[in-house]
Amino acid sequence: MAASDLFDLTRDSLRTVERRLGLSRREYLQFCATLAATMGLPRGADAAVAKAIETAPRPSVIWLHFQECTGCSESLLRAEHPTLEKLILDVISLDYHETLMAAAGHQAEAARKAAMKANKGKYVLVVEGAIPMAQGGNYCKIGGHKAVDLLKECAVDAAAVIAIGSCASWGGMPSTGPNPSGASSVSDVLHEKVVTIPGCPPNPYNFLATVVHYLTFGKLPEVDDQGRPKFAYSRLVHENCERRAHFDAGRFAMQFGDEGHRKGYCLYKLGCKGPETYANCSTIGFGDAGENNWPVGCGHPCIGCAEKGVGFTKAIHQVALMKNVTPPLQFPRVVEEQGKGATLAAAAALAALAGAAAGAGAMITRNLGLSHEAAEAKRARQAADTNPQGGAQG
Ligand code: FSX
Ligand code: SF4
Ligand code: F3S
Repeated sequence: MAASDLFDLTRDSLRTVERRLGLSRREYLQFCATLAATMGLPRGADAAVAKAIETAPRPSVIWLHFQECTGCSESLLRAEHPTLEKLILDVISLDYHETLMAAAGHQAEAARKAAMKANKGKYVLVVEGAIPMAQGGNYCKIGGHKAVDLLKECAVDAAAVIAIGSCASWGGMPSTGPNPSGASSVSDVLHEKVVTIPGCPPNPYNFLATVVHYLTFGKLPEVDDQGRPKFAYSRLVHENCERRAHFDAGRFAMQFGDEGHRKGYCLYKLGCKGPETYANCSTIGFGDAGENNWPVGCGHPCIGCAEKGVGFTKAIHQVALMKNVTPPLQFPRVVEEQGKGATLAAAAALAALAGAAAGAGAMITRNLGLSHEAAEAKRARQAADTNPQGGAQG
């Protein structure tokens, strides 16, 4: 869409937006531009986004709550941006949401059924929370219906199903071992792939961008094998972290409150899971509260809340597995215990074990952080050569 189309569109519609939302045109266009940027759309796409929001019928949304803390809804509605709440409710028609709707009891049930009937095959089903499957699904009931039954009933006639938050996406916190309630994800219950927006809570812009993509292009965004929109979850937190230069330079906080922590050094040794967590937190931050508005920015290691098998699974202090960014050998040590050098034998043994398990090389530097000293690097390469499965990288 050319910029001139936007101005044709906006002359009237922006006035409408101003009246309806009490928003300035600048704020509204900024919002559209932010969403377009979140989706990784090219320059000028904000015009298409603005047009879609203005002209496409608001999709009916049925929002179910199961095992969760309502943080997903909170993150959407309590965001710092003063207008986000209004915009959400303007972009979608939220026809059923237990926390937000005025109706209660039988009225609420009737509202859900009426919205499903009126928008059969067209509504978007958003699910927040995991679904308990143990003990016949009796751990969570709403209006007398088991969560599992409610989900299946609502999913049948939905145009799209979006699992918001880690709980709905992969089980999240309720599924933490030993998982007595059998907390399960939406896709496990429906036996189909659904769009997932993991995070505990997820970034509101990722949800909004997904819905607006649906409005703008008439389809949901491209997703990865876990149903995560690629625009938001194709990069590791670590790849774009503001502390990354410290990681690369070997400058780490060793304790909360120590000098390194106060100076903003890398939090890897405090257990930061950014190197094994796919999410755009380090890129877009949360809310509009200014700088440092994400966990690592505030001085806390990423706990991998968005990543299955990491968040609520790995110990918070446990160092992360380096997924695909391995520091070059010439960089300083990253994981070595303080005061102790990694012995060559230990390095070689771990390299062999890890290499066998992961089928990948480069494990020596990932897990033991060999010295940048040339002599040690050379010895490590020699050790790897004798253990081909656990070869060191150069
Ligand atoms: Fe809470 Fe949502 Fe975490 Fe779960 O977010 S913020 S426990 S992902 O389902 O309410
Ligand atoms: Fe940032 Fe954590 Fe990576 Fe350090 S380990 S650069 S704090 S994401
Ligand atoms: Fe969660 Fe880590 Fe982002 S803790 S919010 S995935 S920085």
